[in-house]
Amino acid sequence: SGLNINSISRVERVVPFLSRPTLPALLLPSGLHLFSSNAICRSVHHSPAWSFMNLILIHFCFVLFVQPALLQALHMAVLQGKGSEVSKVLQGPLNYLDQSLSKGNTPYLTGVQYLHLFLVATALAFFQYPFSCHQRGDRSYEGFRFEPRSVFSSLPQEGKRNLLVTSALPYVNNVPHLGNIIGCVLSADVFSRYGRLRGWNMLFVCGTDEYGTATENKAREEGLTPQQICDKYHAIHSSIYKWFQIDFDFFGRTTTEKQTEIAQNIFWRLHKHDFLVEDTVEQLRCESCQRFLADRFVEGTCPHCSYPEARGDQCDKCGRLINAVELREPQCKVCRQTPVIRSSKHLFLDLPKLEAQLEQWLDKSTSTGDWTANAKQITRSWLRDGLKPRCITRDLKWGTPVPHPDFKEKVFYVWFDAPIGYLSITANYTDKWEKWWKNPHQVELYNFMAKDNVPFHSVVFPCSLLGAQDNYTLVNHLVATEYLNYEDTKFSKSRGVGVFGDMAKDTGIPSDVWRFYLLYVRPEGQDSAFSWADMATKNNSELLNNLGNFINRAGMFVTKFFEGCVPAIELQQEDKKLLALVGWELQQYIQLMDKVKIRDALKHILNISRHGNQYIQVNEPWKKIKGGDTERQRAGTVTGLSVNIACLLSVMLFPYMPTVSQTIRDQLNAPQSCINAMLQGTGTFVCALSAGHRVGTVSPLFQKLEVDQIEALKKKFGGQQVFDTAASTQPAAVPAPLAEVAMVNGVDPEKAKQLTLAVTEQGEKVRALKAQKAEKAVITAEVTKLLDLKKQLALAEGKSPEPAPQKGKKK
Ligand code: B3M
Ligand code: ZN
Repeated sequence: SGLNINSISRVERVVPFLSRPTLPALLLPSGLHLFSSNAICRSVHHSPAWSFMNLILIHFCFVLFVQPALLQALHMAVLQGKGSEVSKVLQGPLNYLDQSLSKGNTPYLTGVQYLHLFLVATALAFFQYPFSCHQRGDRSYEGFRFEPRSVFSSLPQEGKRNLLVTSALPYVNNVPHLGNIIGCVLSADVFSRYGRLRGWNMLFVCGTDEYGTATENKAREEGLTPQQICDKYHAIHSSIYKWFQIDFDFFGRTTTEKQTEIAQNIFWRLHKHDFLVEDTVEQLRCESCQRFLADRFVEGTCPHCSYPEARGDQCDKCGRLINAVELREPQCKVCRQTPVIRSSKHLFLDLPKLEAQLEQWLDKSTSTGDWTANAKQITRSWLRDGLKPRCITRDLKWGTPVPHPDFKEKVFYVWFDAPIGYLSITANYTDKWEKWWKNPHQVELYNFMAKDNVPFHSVVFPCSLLGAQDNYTLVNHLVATEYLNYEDTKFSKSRGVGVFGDMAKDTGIPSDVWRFYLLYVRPEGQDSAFSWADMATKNNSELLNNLGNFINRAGMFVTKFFEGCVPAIELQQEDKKLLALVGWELQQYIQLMDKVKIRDALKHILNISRHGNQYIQVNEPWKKIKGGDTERQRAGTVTGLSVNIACLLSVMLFPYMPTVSQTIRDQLNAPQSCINAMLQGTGTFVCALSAGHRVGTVSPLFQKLEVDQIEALKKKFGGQQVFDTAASTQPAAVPAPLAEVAMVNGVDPEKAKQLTLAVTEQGEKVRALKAQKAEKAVITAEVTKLLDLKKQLALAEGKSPEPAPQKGKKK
């Protein structure tokens, strides 16, 4: 009667390569496994046995899974009559539950998660709380899925590759745009999905970066408290990443107790080992606003060119850098009063003292790890001129408090604090967080970010950790993207130009297609641009006509010509040739992915379907099926091979387009063995669908993007919409391009923009030629053109076109 706890055989329902433990799932009296959160909600609401199950569950849960928080909540509600405080106590488990339920693409819950759900649902029903279930769209999940997760937190394992993957923590004070998304969370997601395919033990963490002036200002702007701003935008970020199917193990935030605890611990250790120095700093303070003014919040007359609207850090007219206290007639940008100069004592991280140690570590990390070229170069240029002490304290309220009694009123500078967020977020995920973060011998750390974040991850933060002398895990692979432009301009949070994360879903274009296009133009090695027209072209040519067409044809042949059963394969020379091509592309894919060349690897997936289409076109199985025995057998081999390649493609696609990937396997009714090619990493393609295998229902995977649809979208997002934030924080008189690019001798931002595009295109052309193994002379001519364009671009950007001479330092 009632309820059974049933162990699901891992082989049946759980991908065998995932060795994380899974626990029993709930089996309803009807014999039905509860597999989707929606199903659970339905059953919670509609089951006539609900009240009975209620009792059993409460009993069961308390006997077997004593949950301290719930016990406490029960105690408060029932015994102490503090009903209103129950929600606080339940917040932890609820957050946890929400993360479990809302995992980007975790399609079903493991047993313990069901139990938790029932536990909390029961408790909520018990306390008569409004029950809200996490909505996961209308996809319903039945059967096994590709990437189940255990509720047990993942820890490094002996004898495995243990990869800790972080994505830069997005600032909480804004909605991320496509450039932000491809730069960190999406790239990191693709790599961690790939790692899971490879059977590596992965932990992927991220979260919102919540402290600092930017948050305080946003709060003032929106008339909310900083905490309310953080809560609001944390939720916005979460839902955007959920929509993009970013499959974090944990998406946390920096405003937590763990953050305070760990940041202060690192601070005290730096203090103890004498890596902090004190200095006095002159700052502008607005007495009427009662706060010190961050550079961006002061305006005045430029001391160099007398431009009246110079900012506290830079003059938009002459482009020179300014020290805020040098501004003539300074004004507080909030209240327009004249600020006063105040001196204030601050603490500095003694980078010069740590420099030798840093360089020694950098030499090793950059030579053994996969650092992108820009990351190495930016780091080198920081070190070239020698390091200076960096101020780690600020006169603000919204930050992690500095625990030192002499600096009681101060908080940590957000860039000292933020990277510690990686540790504290992990600590909020698992108490054993040190197994990841103080374990450099067992763990490899991958940091994903856009290039402007590089120095903080390669120099400043490593110095904090080295100075703390606590055996911290330091970055092994620093993966930095260049910038993604929007059409022919820049994304701009402040000017509201471009597509922002929350708008992508309103375009009607599926999340997988967005992912595909962003990854296709990932600014890997050079800047690139998002373009609506190009997105439509890539969707229609690559997804629809190439990839989708091949997979669909392969499946349809099985359905139409072979009654849904995969025909037997008898390889002939031509088939072997195809297999060799596919094998080579697969090897390239694996080699590139292992090196985090995400954009390049994607091209090899598309090459495989191109080969496949050609193969089908040449062999014409639709004609041969009507012929004699030999001909029919040829049709069988071509179909059998094609459908197996389609199956391989579904696996290779998994990191990029998780939903499409799963849909293909559903349509083909594919067994788990199809992932073996990836697992072994040898690039040997093994057919996973053997003769006689029955496929499911095959249907088209992609839709055409029509010209008028794209035109309408382009109009809608063409940089017209201006956020209210832009209006209040941008100096109105400064034309937009000037605000972004400094105008100094010979610099021409307009021209630079055009040249950037020309360089991108030319680069693409050269790469294509090389890939086609074109004639050497042809390639050389195009490379010369490319170099020339680059030179012109450097001039337009005001840089020296020759690589800067390297003073003294090695490498
Ligand atoms: N929040 C900057 C950014 O979003 C910063 C990254 C912190 S990573 C520790 O670009
Ligand atoms: Zn003021």
